[in-house]
Amino acid sequence: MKTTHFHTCNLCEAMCGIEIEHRGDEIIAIRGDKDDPFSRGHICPKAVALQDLHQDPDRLRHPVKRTIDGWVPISWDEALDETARRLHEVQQRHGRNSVATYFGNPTAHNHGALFTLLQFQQALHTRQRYSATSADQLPHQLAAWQLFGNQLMFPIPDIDHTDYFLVIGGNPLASNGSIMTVPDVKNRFKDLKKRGGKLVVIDPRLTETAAVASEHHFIRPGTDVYLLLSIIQVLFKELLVAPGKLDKLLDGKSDLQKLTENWTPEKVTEAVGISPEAIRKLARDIAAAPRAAIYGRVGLTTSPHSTLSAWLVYVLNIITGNLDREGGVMFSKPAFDIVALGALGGEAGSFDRYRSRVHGYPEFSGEFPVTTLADEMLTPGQGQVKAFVTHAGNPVLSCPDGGKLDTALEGLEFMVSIDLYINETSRHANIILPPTGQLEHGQFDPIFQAVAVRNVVKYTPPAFDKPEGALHDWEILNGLATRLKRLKAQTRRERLQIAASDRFMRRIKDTGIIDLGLRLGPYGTGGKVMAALKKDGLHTLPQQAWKLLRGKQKGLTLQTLKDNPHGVDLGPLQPALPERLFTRDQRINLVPALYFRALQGLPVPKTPKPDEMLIIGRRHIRSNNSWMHNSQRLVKGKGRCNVLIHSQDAERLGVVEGDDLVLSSDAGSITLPVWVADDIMPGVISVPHGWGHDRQGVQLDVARRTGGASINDVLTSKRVESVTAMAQLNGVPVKVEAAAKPKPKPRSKPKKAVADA
Ligand SMILES: Nc1nc2c(c(=O)[nH]1)N[C@H]1C(S)=C(S)[C@@H](COP(=O)(O)OP(=O)(O)OC[C@H]3O[C@@H](n4cnc5c(=O)[nH]c(N)nc54)[C@H](O)[C@@H]3O)O[C@H]1N2
Ligand SMILES: Nc1nc2c(c(=O)[nH]1)N[C@H]1C(S)=C(S)[C@@H](COP(=O)(O)OP(=O)(O)OC[C@H]3O[C@@H](n4cnc5c(=O)[nH]c(N)nc54)[C@H](O)[C@@H]3O)O[C@H]1N2
Ligand code: SF4
Ligand SMILES: [Mo]
Repeated sequence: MKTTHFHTCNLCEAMCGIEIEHRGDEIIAIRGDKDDPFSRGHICPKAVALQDLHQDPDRLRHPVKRTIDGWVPISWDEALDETARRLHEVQQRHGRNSVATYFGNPTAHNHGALFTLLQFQQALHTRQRYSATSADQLPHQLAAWQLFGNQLMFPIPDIDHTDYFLVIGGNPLASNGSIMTVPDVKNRFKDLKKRGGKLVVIDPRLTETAAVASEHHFIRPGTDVYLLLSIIQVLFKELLVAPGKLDKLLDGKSDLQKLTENWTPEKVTEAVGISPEAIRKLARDIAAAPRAAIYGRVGLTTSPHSTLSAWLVYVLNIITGNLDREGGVMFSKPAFDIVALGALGGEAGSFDRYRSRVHGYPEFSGEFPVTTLADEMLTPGQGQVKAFVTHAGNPVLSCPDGGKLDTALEGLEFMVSIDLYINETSRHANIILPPTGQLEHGQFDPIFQAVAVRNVVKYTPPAFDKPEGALHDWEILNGLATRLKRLKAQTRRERLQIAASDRFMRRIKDTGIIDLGLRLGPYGTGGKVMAALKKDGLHTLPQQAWKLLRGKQKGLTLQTLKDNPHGVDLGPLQPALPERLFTRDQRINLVPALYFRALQGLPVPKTPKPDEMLIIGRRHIRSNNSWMHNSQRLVKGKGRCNVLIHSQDAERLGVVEGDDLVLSSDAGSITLPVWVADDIMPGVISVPHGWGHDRQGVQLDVARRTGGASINDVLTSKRVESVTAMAQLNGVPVKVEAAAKPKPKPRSKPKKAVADA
């Protein structure tokens, strides 16, 4: 019998509602769910590929252990016991910080993992914690914490009501938005223009988003900080600073004015590549727009000076009165309030409480930057990392100097990967623990609901029953945490507590935590119970909440969501200040000390060297970081891992379409075919990340045959952002040369980048 199941796609941040038509375990079709009030039927090609993921013969279905005879299946008990025992042994031998952990991007898309990872970290108790954050959004989190008192308090563009949307270093038409959950973004942009609004894009490439924009400015990679400073300089100079109702909450306005007064458009123009007139016009247009939203994303947060740039984006919104107003950038009111819960659990944010062993890099929110991960493994001495845990990540392909990490993993005493595949990273593991696939677990998005452009909430139960003997991510993490704690427990009392907490988690399950979170949230029983919760840390919150909430059944609960399988719309974003501020004095200091110092140390912009080539990344709608490349329907056609280069540079280097280029740096070198098109700035090349699957031992049959190479084999981990030691993945100089040519080919005409979309 054919049945229809409603679900949420969890591959990117857009949370598109999908409709899965199936007969038993066989998927007949995956379509957009027209009744999802948020995504309105929109999907991208990746949603359909969920079927390939579900059926992929390469996807692991049971734990495996590496032996001299290859990978052998083992039972869950054996796998969890051995993993916990070996991690514990390494810690006993070499100290607690000898085990490192890395949580990758899909962790954020998996509520079960989010609910149990802190408990796992608490059990492991290591300072060697890493995640994709330091190759991604760390500067946004730092700025949100410094300005608004909470690292998760992200200002979200109110795209549906704005009159002027400035996108700096983001390409939502390919990525479907990030720290801005915005399904159906193309139509939302159309609506913006229909209302008479403007979409303006600042990007070194004429991207898919730039192609539909009202205005696009090429910018030299890594110079956003200078552009932003000069825009702010102009605003002060021309008396256009107008924070409006926010004014009474602000401190540091005159500091900001002083710090920016010398950054005139004339001073930055050469480095930035945008004329002084255009910079002044940008400033005036932002100021003149009735409602403007300024948004910076990955191109801005993973390039030089990202700490300052991310902060300045928020500052620019504030001083033009666009923070916390309709059509500007606003704070969400999430039903499952991770922002408030995080603060209650002591996770509002932290920076530089301690430093990493090898390079002395600062901790951020309990993590070190990925730029030091390999060195912590390779550098001998007290505290050297000897064991490694990865969860939903592929750092060999996603972190700079991936090749070095690849080597470092070979020298470990023990490694475990909680992952669906034997990929470039997990192939080094001793044990792989595969969780249920995307359609075999329920879907709830506490993070992305909190960064959505409307207040929305949705839960979908699993589309397919959990296969016999399979475990969800939360069961794996809970299982490991419980075992580790048991191994470390000293007293009978501790052991009883551990057993009780394990029983509690297994009884209430991931869905019980969703229910508790909703009932604690602003649409549930809310404030009173929240206020009564003790600050014992996030891992004990569920037990406390359970006791306090027992018997109370008011407002939004999990049942509400079960009754509304297409999701619940809670309305547009609403002004929330000052109440929502988490700063101690409920004020906003525009120039926290950290930024003051960083700005004083900011070097004058360099004049670009004539032959220097800067590398940037590139996302594509049919790819998803380093994975989903095992889906034939997504990777088919012309290979997408190539070097996009301007015809002027191609000519200088003597290459034509289809030739190979060699990119090299201290970190290593890669060879890729060229794609000549004038949709990129001269002096800049663009290469997507997450490719290069043809490595020994990788068990991704389709992906292995896609060709390409990893850009992170040529990006060095030595080049780090000066404040946070964040990865630099964009705007990095690399050496570019033509590969030795077999025979000359006729010159082909440059093609438009957008035509490939
Ligand atoms: N040069 C360059 N490098 C980059 C970037 C760039 O733009 N340029 N982008 C950076 C960014 S923004 C990010 S977020 C990172 C991403 O990098 P990572 O987070 O390190 O890796 P992913 O490619 O997302 O790999 C995800 C892995 O998780 C597994 N997986 C998928 N779903 C689940 C699940 O539900 N549970 C478990 N346990 N496993 C699952 C997949 O099989 C896959 O192996 O890359 C960063 N690296
Ligand atoms: N299809 C697809 N969707 C995805 C992903 C994916 O891999 N594929 N990954 C997901 C993840 S993990 C994330 S974090 C988001 C990221 O979402 P976005 O931030 O929208 O990601 P990108 O498409 O990489 O856009 C970054 C843009 O910055 C530009 N850029 C590079 N350097 C600079 C610079 O120095 N200054 C400026 N102004 N621009 C610069 C690039 O040309 C590029 O157009 O996408 C998510 N969605
Ligand atoms: S945009 Fe595509 S990948 Fe992202 S949630 Fe929607 S369907 Fe899934
Ligand atoms: Mo990301």
